Amino acid sequence: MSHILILGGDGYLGWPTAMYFSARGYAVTVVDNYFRRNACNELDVGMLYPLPSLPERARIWHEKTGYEIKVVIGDLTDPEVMRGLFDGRVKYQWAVDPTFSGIPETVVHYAEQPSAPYSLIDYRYANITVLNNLLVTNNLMFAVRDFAPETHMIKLGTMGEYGTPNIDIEEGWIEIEHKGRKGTFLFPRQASSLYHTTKIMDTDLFWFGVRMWNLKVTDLMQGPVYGLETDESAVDDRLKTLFNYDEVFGTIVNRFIVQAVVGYPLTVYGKGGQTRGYLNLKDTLQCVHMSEKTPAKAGELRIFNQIMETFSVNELAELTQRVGRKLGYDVTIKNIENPRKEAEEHYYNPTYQGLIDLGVEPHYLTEEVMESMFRVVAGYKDNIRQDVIFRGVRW
Ligand code: USQ
Repeated sequence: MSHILILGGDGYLGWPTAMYFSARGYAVTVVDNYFRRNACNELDVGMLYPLPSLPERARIWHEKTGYEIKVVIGDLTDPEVMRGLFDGRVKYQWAVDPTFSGIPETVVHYAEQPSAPYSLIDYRYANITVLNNLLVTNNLMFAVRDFAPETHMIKLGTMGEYGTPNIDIEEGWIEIEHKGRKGTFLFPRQASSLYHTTKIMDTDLFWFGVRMWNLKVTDLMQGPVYGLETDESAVDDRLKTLFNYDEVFGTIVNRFIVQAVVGYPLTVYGKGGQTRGYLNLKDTLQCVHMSEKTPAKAGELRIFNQIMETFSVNELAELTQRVGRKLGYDVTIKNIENPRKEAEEHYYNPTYQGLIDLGVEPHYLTEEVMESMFRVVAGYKDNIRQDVIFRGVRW
């Protein structure tokens, strides 16, 4: 049985990924320090519904399916916690069989502070973001180098590393001709938040490790994800992933649906021409699976752009309004002063063919898909707090 280790296994992507691989017969271990839950408590931004603890989620999953997801609660900025996952010193907080699962064939690295606004609340949050993201990545790189050089690392990058350049965005690499000579280099990166900048630094750390020690790395440059259900969460309502709709941790599509359901005008930042590549939560799982099935080679940093379609903020607001009105909601759109420093009208033409070539079958953001999200969100309408929707973290 192939063993997959998921760092950040309690998060929006981590928990659905754990169930997805578990349901397909993999031995799965998840690790998390509850950063997201603690940060939401500290900032007083509630989630749409309460979540069972991570061991409790694993217990429910086991009860319903018979599959085991081993749980470790620990802070991966501590190198000994990270190294214990590879040398057998690990202690499971929950497991059916508490013996060490062995060195994983694959590690999925989601254990990062993922929010641009969080990273720019002030210098303290900036420090938390830099320290967490770079230390976890570095600890992972050295643990793999020292104990598991054959292990394939799948790291979540972000399309935001590229920014919004005035040229077509390639999948990670670009050939440059300069003064008559040619070379292939990482595509130029220019992030528009501190969080996104730490993702660039992560890429550089792994690129160093790949060159020095022949590590195997796949970097998935992902756009904003939407959705709250996967095939596996259908097994029991308590297995749904976490869902944030606040300004700090919520992402735009999820936020707009919540705003529409409670009659809060859709918060279009600035002119609304900001264009990004988006994907359904279900497609994140497929992309990680396809990358796992055909790993990067030793000494390869393989980069895919993990998006399925592009939308501007205005297009997303109009789609949300159309679907909301069809369902009987009074949805209005409001352009508000942009709290972020970003281009509001720009060229955007990314390539995203690599994952499709590996066999990913995209789910697109159709009116039907959005309608089904509206229905789930509406079921939790009473939990929605309007005071967390916009707080104005500026940079
Ligand atoms: N936006 C609005 N109104 C809102 C919220 C967002 O106009 O109420 C705009 C933002 O200004 C931005 C775009 O929508 O131009 C996307 O914002 P977002 O908050 O949905 O996503 P972002 O901050 O870019 O970050 C999210 C995830 C992050 C991931 C990234 C992928 O939080 O972890 O890396 O999406 S990407 O955007 O491609 O870099």
